[in-house]
Amino acid sequence: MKILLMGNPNVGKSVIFSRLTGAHVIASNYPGTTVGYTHGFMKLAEETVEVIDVPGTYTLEPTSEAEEIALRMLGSGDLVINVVDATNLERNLYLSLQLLERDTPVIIALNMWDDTQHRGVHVDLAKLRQLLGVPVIPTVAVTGEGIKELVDNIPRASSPDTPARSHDERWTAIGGIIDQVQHITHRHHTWVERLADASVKPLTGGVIALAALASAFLVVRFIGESLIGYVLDPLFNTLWAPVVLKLSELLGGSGLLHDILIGRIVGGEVNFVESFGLLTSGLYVPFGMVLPTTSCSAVSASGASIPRATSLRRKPMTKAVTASLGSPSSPVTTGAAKLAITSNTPRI
Ligand SMILES: Nc1nc2c(ncn2[C@@H]2O[C@H](COP(=O)(O)OP(=O)(O)O)[C@@H](O)[C@H]2O)c(=O)[nH]1
Ligand SMILES: [Mg+2]
Repeated sequence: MKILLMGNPNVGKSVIFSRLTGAHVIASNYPGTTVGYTHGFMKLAEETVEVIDVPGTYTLEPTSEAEEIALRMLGSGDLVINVVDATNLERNLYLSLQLLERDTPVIIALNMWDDTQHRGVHVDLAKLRQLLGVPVIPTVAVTGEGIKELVDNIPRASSPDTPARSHDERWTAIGGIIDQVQHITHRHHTWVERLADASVKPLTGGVIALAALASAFLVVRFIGESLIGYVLDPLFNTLWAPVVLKLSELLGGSGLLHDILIGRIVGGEVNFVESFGLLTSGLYVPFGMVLPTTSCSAVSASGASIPRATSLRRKPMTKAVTASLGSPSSPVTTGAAKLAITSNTPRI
């Protein structure tokens, strides 16, 4: 079985492709052309099926070599996952209607679903499903949301009886669909959304990552130093030091055992850093100096920083895929793109 990922350029096909196929993908040129494409495999029920990341296309009436190849690939596919940019429904539906006019079963991944919320675009999913006659699954390729539902619904892909239309008829039909399913409210991004968006862009994301690291460092230092200054040092100096001095006295102030347990006592005072005895420096350095700072950093690392760092790592990778695979006019797959794809494990 051959599944084709088809849609306009820059709608998230390659990111969905990486999520479906994971590590083992092959980048090649379409025979006899310079048009590159990527294909890989995924498990569907017990079957291993081939998935093809078809070059982006706006129409099945080809206007470029890449679109020509996309059309040819469509002829050899068993099922189409039509990736649609939910924030640009009107433009994207042209290809969807053309795909529905053909015989190959279609399922729609309504991608960029996160952006519709940011932009105040409301899509009536039930109505859209009813009007198109195929499953429509909202997805956010970059986070993996909806990908499992998409895979679960692949067997429900269908090829409804859609009449062949002319160019104008298609646009009229799209106008009718948009009127019924899409509702736009003017809405500004909240600052949390702006921050979230900025944190996954390579440039601003890097700055935010540095700021997060710097503040984590300062917080760790502040908590660690306060713990040492206000809790541990007083504890050692007022409670433990007299015990050590008493013990030193009992051991006669010198000798091998004294050196091992207490170390050096200079001027009748315990110097927890420099005494070098098991009960002085041996306790103070690990518990009074190292433990407070390492436990603070461990707590801060296991907290907020890790999930965000993961998404920071994800973005440049998908960018690399886009850079070399995204445009139908320059689809030569570079090593970077292969690396980017192969480094991505499927998260369904
Ligand atoms: N916000 C958001 N961005 C996405 C989503 N899916 C893909 N992108 C971004 O959209 C751009 C194009 O994705 P890509 O997979 O290369 O598109 P393709 O040309 O259709 O293969 C990349 O920068 C992706 O990170 C999504 O669901 N939400
Ligand atoms: Mg692509």
